[in-house]
Amino acid sequence: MTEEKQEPRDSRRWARRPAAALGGAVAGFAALATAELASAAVRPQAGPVIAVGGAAIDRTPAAVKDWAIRNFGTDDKLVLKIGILAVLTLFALALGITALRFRRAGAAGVLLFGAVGAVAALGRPDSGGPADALPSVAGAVVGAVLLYVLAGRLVPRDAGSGAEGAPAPGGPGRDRRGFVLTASAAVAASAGAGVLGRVLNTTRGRDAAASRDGIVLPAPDSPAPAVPESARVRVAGISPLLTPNRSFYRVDTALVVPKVEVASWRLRVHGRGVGRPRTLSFDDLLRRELVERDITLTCVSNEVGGPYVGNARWTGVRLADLLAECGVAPPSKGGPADQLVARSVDGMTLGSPVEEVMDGRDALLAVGMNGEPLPFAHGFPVRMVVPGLYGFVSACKWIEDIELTTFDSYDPYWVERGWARRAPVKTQSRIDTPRPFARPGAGTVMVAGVAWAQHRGIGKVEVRVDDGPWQQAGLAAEHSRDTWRQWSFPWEATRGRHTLTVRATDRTGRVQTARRTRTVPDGASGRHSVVVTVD
Ligand SMILES: Nc1nc2c(c(=O)[nH]1)N[C@H]1C(S)=C(S)[C@@H](COP(=O)(O)O)O[C@H]1N2
Ligand SMILES: [Mo]
Repeated sequence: MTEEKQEPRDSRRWARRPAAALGGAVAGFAALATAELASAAVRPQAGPVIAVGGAAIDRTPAAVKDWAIRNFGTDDKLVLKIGILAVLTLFALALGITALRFRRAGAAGVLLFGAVGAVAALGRPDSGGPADALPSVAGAVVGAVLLYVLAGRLVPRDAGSGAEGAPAPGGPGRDRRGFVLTASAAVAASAGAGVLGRVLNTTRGRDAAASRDGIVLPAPDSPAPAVPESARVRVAGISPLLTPNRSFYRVDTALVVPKVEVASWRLRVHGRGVGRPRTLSFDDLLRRELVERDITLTCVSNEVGGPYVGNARWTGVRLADLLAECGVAPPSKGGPADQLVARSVDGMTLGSPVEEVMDGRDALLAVGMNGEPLPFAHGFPVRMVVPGLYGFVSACKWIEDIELTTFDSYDPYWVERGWARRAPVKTQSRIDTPRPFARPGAGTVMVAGVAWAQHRGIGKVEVRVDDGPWQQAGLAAEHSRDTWRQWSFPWEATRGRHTLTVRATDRTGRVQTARRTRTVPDGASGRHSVVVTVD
């Protein structure tokens, strides 16, 4: 039996192509809507678009990821999702047209896409087991059946396998009305299913939000030192000393921000040399001594002069104390583990050097950020913050597991993707104002910005105009060695085009290098310059 018969005139089939493509789009929409609804029953991360997107992120080479961050910034995730939807749409249209001639092949194509989604979902590091395949499978089955049915409405009746009945109106042998009715009903049902899925997925997040709203952080036993007036530079356009949460940069691989309910959250500490493994609840943490520290966090993907750096007031418990209680000793004291691997609820792994975490610096399990519980996007309920280490080797958000191991025996997520095993923050400085290509008037122009060398501290900042001599900038008082320092320089600007360059020297006396490197593998080096035209 055949599913297709040669049309008397080829133009007939051409005329049906737009309808067939539309049928593909409708089937695709139904598949995604079904998957969305099913993902509410499993978990939002198991949906095919998120799963495929996550798998794509996992497989993106460091250089491409950097390119994406450079060009799209924090919108890179949105761009990725739109890209996936665009590709899916194109394939849905193509499958619709294919189904006109080969109904089964079209339907099989939809199932194939479902299989890709299922494999991606099962392969995610945070996969919750076989149930994660459900959204993709359910969506694909619905989409495949629908495409088969819709394509059947467009194929001449007498050619269909076992088709019967009188020719439908709208053309000999075709059921145009049936097509329109089925397609409309499918669109309506899918929209309903999709909206319901969305609502259910949001409701889940609401429980977590309620658990966050219910948290009252105790006053810290060791508050952050008061910020003296002298630690701030008052120049318009400079980064504020403390970065507000809403403008704090965000870098992570999570296409769906994990929403953890605090009551069910646990942190496990175990591994090599952990004599007394422990599992702690959020309340267990709050009962410990809470310290509050102003610590500047930097992303290794930050280009020279880039935006992925921020300074927040973190509240948390000292990680070193907790580790010591669990029986952990740093390598310098004979401990067998030199790497601490932190694992998050979304399967991210970050590796930090045990020596640095336990060397007396304020390495924190943070529960608060600028006076409130951590925002979801910044790791609620608990994250790590270690002064002096780039975020990708220290700042695990949504942490749930700490394993003591060695650098030789385990490579965490970013290291597997070409980034360095060990990555102390490089000394950097940034001109916040004037902005590139600004046109200030001649006379005194305030040049100002921030400089950071977490845990070593900033000792000096200098500015150079064009190829002139390095001139010392005014430095705000040091608030802490772990905090960036604001600086300013009154420049007697003369007319014309000028290049302003900044460099910092850390407290060990090392000058920020002029040697430009890329961000991969251990952070960009080089000096920030801004070109302005003085009118
Ligand atoms: N779970 C998880 N934690 C993570 C990441 C991530 O992708 N997943 N990214 C790390 C990186 S690369 C950085 S720079 C910091 C950024 O923290 P922020 O988003 O709060 O600024 O989080 C770190 N912690
Ligand atoms: Mo990062």
